[in-house]
Amino acid sequence: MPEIIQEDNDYTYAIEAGRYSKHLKLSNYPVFHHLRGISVIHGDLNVLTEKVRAYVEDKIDLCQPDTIHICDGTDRENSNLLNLLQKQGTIVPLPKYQNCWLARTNPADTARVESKTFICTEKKSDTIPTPEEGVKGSLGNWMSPEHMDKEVIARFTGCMKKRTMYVIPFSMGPVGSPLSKIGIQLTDSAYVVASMRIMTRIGQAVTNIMDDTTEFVKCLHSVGTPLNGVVENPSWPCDPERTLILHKPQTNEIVSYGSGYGGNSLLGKKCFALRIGSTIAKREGWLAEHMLILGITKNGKKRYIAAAFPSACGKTNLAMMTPTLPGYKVECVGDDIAWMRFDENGQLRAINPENGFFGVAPGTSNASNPIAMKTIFKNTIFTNVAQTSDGGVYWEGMENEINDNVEITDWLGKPWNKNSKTPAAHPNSRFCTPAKQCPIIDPLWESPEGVPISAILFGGRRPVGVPLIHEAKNWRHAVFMGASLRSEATAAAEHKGKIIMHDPFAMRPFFGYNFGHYLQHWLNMEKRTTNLPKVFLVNWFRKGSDGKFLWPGFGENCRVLDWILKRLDNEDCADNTPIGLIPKKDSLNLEGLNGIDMSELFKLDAEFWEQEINAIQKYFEEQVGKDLPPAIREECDKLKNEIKNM
Ligand code: GTP
Ligand code: SPV
Ligand code: MN
Repeated sequence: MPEIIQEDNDYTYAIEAGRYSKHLKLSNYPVFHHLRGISVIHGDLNVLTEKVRAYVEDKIDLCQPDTIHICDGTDRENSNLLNLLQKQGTIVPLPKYQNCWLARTNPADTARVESKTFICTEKKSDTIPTPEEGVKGSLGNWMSPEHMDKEVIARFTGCMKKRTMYVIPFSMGPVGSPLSKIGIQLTDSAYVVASMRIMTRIGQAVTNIMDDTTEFVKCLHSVGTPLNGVVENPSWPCDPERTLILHKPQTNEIVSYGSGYGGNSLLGKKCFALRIGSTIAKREGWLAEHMLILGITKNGKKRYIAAAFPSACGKTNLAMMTPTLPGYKVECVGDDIAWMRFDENGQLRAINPENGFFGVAPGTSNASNPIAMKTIFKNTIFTNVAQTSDGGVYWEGMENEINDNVEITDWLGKPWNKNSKTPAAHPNSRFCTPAKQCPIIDPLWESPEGVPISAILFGGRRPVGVPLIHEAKNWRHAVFMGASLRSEATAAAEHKGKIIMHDPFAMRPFFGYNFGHYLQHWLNMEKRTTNLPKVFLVNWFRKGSDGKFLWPGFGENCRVLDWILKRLDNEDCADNTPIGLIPKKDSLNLEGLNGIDMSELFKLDAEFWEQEINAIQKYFEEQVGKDLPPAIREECDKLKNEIKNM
């Protein structure tokens, strides 16, 4: 028997028959394993269940990768991938911080592409409501399964030649929680693997709990190669012309081609947790929503609140808020997605299916979001932010956070200074950072049964007309409120200009099925419990005639949360108005805050609201038509009448 005298990650060192010997640990190098004749260069094939293996084999035949890498989720794997990405020029280290990296994308690949995102069902009406004749539907895009198959074959055949196919087993939600779901993502992007490792729980922890009966969502992703074969920007391959993001709810399948960015490529996020998630939620009787989850403690009493705001409208900021009022504490459960269901006692419970924050960088500063600033300067991948000559990052909003003498390189790699006409960071530049690093992460953020939700907020960017806060009169009104949500367009998707867009439930880009059916599903929640959460609509973004925000926002938003808590305690602090309940005079705590024009902030203008309700009604009629639940039509008519008497 050899006597082992030492070992490290790669070798064991032994004395055998009086001689020194060194043995490579073969278990670390399973190059002798193959799948469909392709070498597995990392990871253990045997951890894959039969069903997973069959899925991977099928996609190997299609994509024809050179090698297979089965992700184990270890630190060692991660540092190897980061090295590789550095060699490829995809990321550069940020020596000012600990284990932080900057990725610059191809400038043509910087945001989600809604126009190229489709849900594939046999019947079109399962995916989108039938718009009025002559009207273009804007509540999602539909494709038939046959068409989907054709498009997939055209793009994916041989798309991973000369590339590695990474197999990422991942869990949305704490591993093993009854509310969690498992996915398998196949991708040819190491950047995606490194990001998925932050945003979800990946690797062996997940394969360990899988057996042959375990269901999983199938997620296929390739950054693609343009038809002419020319990869313009080898450090960020992509194929913007042919980008396509497809979802097949019937088989729990996602197929994404052509983009390496965010919601297009980190398939656990919008594709799985929202689009496929909402279809599973519909079948199983729960809710998959574009919502942050926060805990707020006042006088020792803690409540949890979920809030749906459209992309780049303040979820991350609210979820990590530092209250300005003394005696309040906010803790963060999640900043983007909530999976919620009523438990056997009729209590709504929520989990954050994610494991990290993929947050908007511009605007994040010690003044606006100090908690995020304490979270993101270790183990973080920044994408499309600007870089400083001392090895740090920079973006709009960080003016007071950098030394005056540093030089700045913009997100495109060009020298930048304060007089430059273009922004230093792309407006949709992001940080991708582990949630557990957040100093105010909630102690229950990984609780398998979820946290109890007492209130739901909707909100958006409304420069005119919409008050700081109003409360829904009842559940039907609440569902109507969510359905009527509108907001100014932002840089998170490819829309141009500052138009006010309808964004029902902040979910318009993320519905996995017909919005009319979604509304009915929400209405049906009334039958599941006698303990419905109270629902509110907030607007931090109303502007005065000088074009400036009327409300300071950020940490001061705790004053609005405070009013919500009073309402949850059934305090008589609300006045009825046609659009809902608003704070009674002096019931919103403004102590220590000067210069707030409360009358402008809460002014209800009859002309504005008449236009608003007309726009909402037109939208429902044109876009949802016969799929609109009668209860919502009635709410709409009721509100219209009340506004007439305003
Ligand atoms: P997604 O990750 O795209 O879903 O966005 P999000 O909803 O998490 O938005 P986020 O919190 O990242 O905020 C986006 C932008 O809105 C940032 O530039 C913030 O500075 C700004 N913002 C957030 N909260 C407030 C607020 O209370 N008032 C004002 N004026 N701006 C805010
Ligand atoms: C959003 O756009 O709502 C995001 C960013 O959270 S992405 O993941 O790209 O969808
Ligand atoms: Mn989002």
